[in-house]
Amino acid sequence: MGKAGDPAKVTRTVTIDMTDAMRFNPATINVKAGEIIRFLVKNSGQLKHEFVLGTEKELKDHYELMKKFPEMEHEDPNQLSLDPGKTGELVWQFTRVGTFDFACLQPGHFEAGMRGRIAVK
Ligand SMILES: [Cu+2]
Repeated sequence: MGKAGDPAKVTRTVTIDMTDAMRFNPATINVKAGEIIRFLVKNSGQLKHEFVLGTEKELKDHYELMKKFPEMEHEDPNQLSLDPGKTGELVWQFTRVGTFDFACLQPGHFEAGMRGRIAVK
């Protein structure tokens, strides 16, 4: 679905808000293939939330793992884990046309609908 982007070559910033209503705002993002996006992600809730990019299958597999190991911490370039009130940045280059997902993989959040979609055209 792409690769970590060079922060010096960002073409656009997309601001995303994460809430305790288990929603991302916005939940649908349109991107052009080749774009390097800076995701500026804010956790405006009282709970820990995550922003994880991946295909639907990758996210589901990862979520099952998180349920077994809730204390799992990870530092991969396709994800951000944010404590309440915190803001973080993730830079990603979308190299392929297609539909990708993002989700919060904290136990219960994914099932509650905390997910979104990125359409790369
Ligand atoms: Cu969450």
